[in-house]
Amino acid sequence: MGDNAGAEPYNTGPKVAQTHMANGLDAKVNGSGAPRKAPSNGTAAPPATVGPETDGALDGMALANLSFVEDLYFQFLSDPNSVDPTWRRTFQGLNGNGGNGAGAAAQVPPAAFKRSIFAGAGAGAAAHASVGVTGNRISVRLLSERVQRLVEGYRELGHLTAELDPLGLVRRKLPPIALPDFGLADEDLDLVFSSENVAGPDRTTLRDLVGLLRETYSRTIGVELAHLHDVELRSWLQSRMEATRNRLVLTRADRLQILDQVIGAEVLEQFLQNKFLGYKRFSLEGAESLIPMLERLIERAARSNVVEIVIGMAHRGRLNVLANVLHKPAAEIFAEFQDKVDPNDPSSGGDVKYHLGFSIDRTFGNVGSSAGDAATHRVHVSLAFNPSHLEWVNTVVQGRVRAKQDRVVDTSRTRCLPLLIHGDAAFAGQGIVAEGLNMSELDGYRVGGTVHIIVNNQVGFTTSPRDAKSTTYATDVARMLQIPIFHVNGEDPEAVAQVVDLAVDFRQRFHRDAIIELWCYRKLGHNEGDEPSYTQPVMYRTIAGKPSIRMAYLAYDAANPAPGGEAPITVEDTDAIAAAKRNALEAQLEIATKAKDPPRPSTFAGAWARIKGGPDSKVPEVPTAATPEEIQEVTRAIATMPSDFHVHPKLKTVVVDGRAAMGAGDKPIDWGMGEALAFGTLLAEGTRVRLSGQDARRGTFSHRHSVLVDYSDGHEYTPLAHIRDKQGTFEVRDSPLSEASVLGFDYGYSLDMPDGLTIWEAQFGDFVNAAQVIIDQFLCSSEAKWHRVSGLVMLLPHGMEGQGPEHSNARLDRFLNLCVNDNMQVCNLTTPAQYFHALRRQVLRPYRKPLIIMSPKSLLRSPAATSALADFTSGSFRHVIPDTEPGAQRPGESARDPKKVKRVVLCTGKVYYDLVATREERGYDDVAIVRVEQLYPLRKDDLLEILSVYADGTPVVWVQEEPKNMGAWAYMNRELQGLLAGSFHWSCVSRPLSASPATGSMKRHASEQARIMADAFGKGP
Ligand SMILES: Cc1ncc(C[n+]2csc(CCOP(=O)(O)OP(=O)(O)O)c2C)c(N)n1
Repeated sequence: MGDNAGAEPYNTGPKVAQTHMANGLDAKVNGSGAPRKAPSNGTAAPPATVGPETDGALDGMALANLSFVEDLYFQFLSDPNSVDPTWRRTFQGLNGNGGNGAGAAAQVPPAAFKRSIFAGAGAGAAAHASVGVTGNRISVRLLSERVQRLVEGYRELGHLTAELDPLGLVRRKLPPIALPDFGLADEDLDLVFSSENVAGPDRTTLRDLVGLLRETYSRTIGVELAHLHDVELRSWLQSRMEATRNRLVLTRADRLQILDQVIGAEVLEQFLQNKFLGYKRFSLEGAESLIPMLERLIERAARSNVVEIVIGMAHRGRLNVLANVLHKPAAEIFAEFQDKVDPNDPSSGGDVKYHLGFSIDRTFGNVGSSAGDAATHRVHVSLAFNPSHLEWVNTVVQGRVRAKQDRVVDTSRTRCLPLLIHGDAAFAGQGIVAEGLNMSELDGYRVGGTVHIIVNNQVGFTTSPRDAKSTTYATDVARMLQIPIFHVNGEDPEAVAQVVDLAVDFRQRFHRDAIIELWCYRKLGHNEGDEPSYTQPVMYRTIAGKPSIRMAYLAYDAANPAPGGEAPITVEDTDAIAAAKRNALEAQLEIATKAKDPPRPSTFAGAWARIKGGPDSKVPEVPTAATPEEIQEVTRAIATMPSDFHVHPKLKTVVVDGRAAMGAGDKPIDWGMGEALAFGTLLAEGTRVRLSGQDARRGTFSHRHSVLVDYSDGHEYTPLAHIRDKQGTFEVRDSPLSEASVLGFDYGYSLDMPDGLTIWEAQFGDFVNAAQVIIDQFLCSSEAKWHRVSGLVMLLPHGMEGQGPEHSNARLDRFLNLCVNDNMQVCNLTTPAQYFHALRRQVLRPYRKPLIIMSPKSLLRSPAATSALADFTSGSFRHVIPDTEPGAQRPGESARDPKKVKRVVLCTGKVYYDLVATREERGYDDVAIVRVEQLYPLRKDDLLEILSVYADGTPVVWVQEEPKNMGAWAYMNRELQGLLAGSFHWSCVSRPLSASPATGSMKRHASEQARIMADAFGKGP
C-alpha cells in the first residue's frame, strides 16, 4: 500500500462519543458493543449543525472524525445547501473549487490527512480507490467498517477456524478467515488503523491487527462470545484475550512443572496397565493435559480467595485425578485394584474404585507462580462420589457447594467453587445438563458460577460425534447462558493454562459459569479391554502415529524457547522425572500389597461428627414437642405483619387471622399451620430450613403461603424469617420446572447441611419419576455405596382424588421397593401434628436418613384432618396409631372395646378418613381402624402389640386406594404375611391391578372408591 501508510490511522471503529453522532453511528456499527476508549487527542466530531471554526479546520483533524466529515461532504455533494454554511464554505474551498461542489472536480476531496481517501492534492493516492460508495474510491467509513467487521469476524467466528483438534481430523466449519471476505485486500495490510477498539496499541497496521486477531481467536484457543449480549462481559473477555494474544508467557520452570504433571498422568496409566492388566481404569491417555489443567485451576482459584472446591466428574481419568490432583495415596488405589475385601463384611458392598470420592487440603506456597501471587494459599479440594449415570452428579455437587457457602455465610459465593468435568458425548446428550445450566442464575440455586471442563476425546464409548449430537460443538447447550465457551487444543498445555486463568477469573469476577472444552483424544478403547479400531479405524490409525502430549510439548519448547535464555528441556530431563515417578509408584504398590485390610472410606467427620446413620433401632427417638411459649412466639410472627404491608384480603382472613386463632388454640390446627409451626419452632431453635420445589412458596395447593406478596405494590414478606433475632435462616424457593436437577441440588444441599432441615417438594408426587435417577443412584443408595448419609425430606403429594393418572399417585410402591437396611424412612401421615413431629424429629434426632412423605392434597383443607394445639406441645411422632387408644379417635368417635371388634382394617394415609367416615356413616362399630404412619422402617413389634388385643382369627385387612400392584400392599404383605399367619386372617382390599395409576373419570373414581369402602368393611355396597 501507499508509501506514507502509517502516518495517520484509519479507524477500526468510530471513536466519537455516541451522543455527538448525528449520523446514526453508534455501538452497533462497531458491532462488539465494547466501550470505546475516549479519543486520545481529545477531539470529538462536531454536531452536524456546527461547522468548522475556520476554513482550514480540516487540517489536522483527527481521523476519528473523518467519517463524520466525509458524510457531510457527501451530503454537500448532492445538495450544498443541506449542510451548515461554515461546512459549506470549507467544502467549497477544497481543491480550489469555489463552485457548488458538483462535478468531477468536487469528487476530489480535501487533503486533510496524509493518508486519506479524501485523496486530494498532496495527499497521495487513496487507499485502493477502486472500491467504495462513490464508485471509483473507497470511503474512510467503508474501509474502517470493513476492518471492524474483520475484527468482529475473528471475535465471532475465529473459533471455527482455530486449530483445536490434536488429531487434525475434524473438518472445521470455516476455511481460515481471509481479507477478501471482508472487502479488504493484501495491499491494505500496511495501512495503519486506529485499533482502539481492540486491546493493545491504539494504532496498528492491518497486518499486525490480523496477526493479533489470528493469534487471539484462531490459534489453539477458540472462544465463543457471539452469544453474549452483555456488553460488559464481552468487552472484559475481549480485552483480556486480545491484550495477551491469548497466550501466557511461561518460564522454563513453569514448563517443567506442566511436564511433570503430564508425566505424572502418563506414568500412572502405564503403571496400572502393566501391573493390573485387564482391569478397567478408564485411562486418561490422550487427555493428560487435564492434570496440569486442574492443577492450575485449583491453584488459580486458591490464589483468588477460593477456600473450597468440590469436583464432580465421571469415570474417565478419575483414578488419575484422585492420585495426581487429590493426592489420594496410590497405595489405596492399588489396594482397591487388589480387592482385598472380605465378601462377608457388610461394608464390602460399596462402589467401584473409579466412582469413589476423596478430599484433601492443598496448599500453594509462597513461591509465586504464573498462576498468581506470591502468598501461601490453602484450599480444600473434594472429589464427590459419583454414580455411573453420566452428568447426574452435576447438580448434586452444586447443591453441596451452595450449602457450604451458606454455612460459612459466603454471600458473594466466591469462596467455594464447583468444578464439573464432563465427557463430550454425555454433555451433549444428557438433558440434565441443560436443566443444571438453567439453574445457574436463579437466586435459590446459584453458586457463584461453576467451572465446567468438557474432556472432548471425540468419541463416546464407540459412538462418533456425528451420531451423538446435532450441534457444532458438544458444548452448544451452554450457549443459552451469558458465559464464555473456550475450546482449547489439549496438545497445547500453555493454551490450556491460559483458558484456565480466563475461566477462573471470569467466574470470580462475574459469579457465572465458564465452560472449557478440552480437545483431545482417547488413546485406548472406552475401557482398556475394548478394541477401538473396530469402530473408529481411521481415528485410531492416526492416534497410533501420534507422539504423546509430553513429546509434543517438548518439541514446542525446543521450537519456542522460554524467555530467559535457559536451555530447552530435554527428553532426558523428562525421562528422569518419569523414572522417579515410576519408582514412587513401585513403593506404593509394595505398601498396598503388604496391607491386610482394604482402605475404608471416611465418614461422619467434621460437621457430621455428632450425626449417625446405620440402623434405625440404634438411635433413640427424641422429644419433639414444642413449648407453649415457642408456639406462641411462632404464631405471633406468622400473624403479625409490618405496618406498611398490605396482605391480600383473602389471605388476611384465611392465613393471618386463621393461623392466629389456631396458634391461640381457638381453632383446630390444619396442615399448613402444622407445617409452619414445625418450621417456625425449628427456626427459633436456630435450625436452617430450606424448602424448594415448584411453586413451593405459595404451595401448589395454596396451603402454605410462606412468602406473602403485598397487595398494593408486590413487595414480599416472609413471616417465618421474623421470629426472633438470632434464629435460623428460612429459605423457601420456587424452583424451575425440573424435578431431576432440583432434587439433585437439594439432595446435594442436604449432604453439606447436616444440622439443617432440607426439603424438596414435588408439584404432584407423580412427577417424582422424572427424578428417578437421583432417587435410585443417590438417595436410597449413597450410604451403602459411599457411606454418605442425607437427611433430605421429600414431600410427595399423593392420594386418589379422581384427578387422573398423573395427579394421584407418588408411587409409594417404588419407594418401598427400594427400602432395605434402613436406608430411608417412608411415611404416609394422617394429621398435622404427626407431620409436625416428623419434621422436627428429622432434625432433632441425630440420625440422617432421607424421609419420604406422601403428603396430602384434599386433606389440606379437611376439617377432619386437623390436630389440637395440645398435640404440638406434648407427645411425639407415632409410627402406628391404634384404634383403641383414647385420643386416637376423631371427635364424635367412641373408643372401641377390642373384644367387640370383628375386623381390623390396617391402612396408611388419606384413606383413613374415608374409612372413618364410612364407619361412622354406616355404624360399623365392630371394625377397628389402625393407621400405619411410618411404613419404613416398619415397627412390626408395635404393630403386633396393637393387634394382640384382638381375638385370634380376626380378619386383618390391608386397605389401600391404589391399584393392587401399587401402594403399600406388596410391601406390607411381604413384611406381615408370615407374622400374621396363624393368628389372623390377612387380606387386601384395593383397586384392581392396573397399568395406569388412576382413572381420569371422576365417576369411575367414585365408584371404585365406594367399592373399596364396601370391601374394606366386608359388606356389600
Ligand atoms: C446416563 C448414562 N448412559 C450411558 C452410560 C454408559 N456409558 C459410560 S461411558 C459412555 C461414553 C461417554 O462418552 P463421553 O461422554 O464422551 O465420555 P468418555 O468416556 O468418552 O470420556 C457411556 C455411553 C452411562 N454411564 N450413563
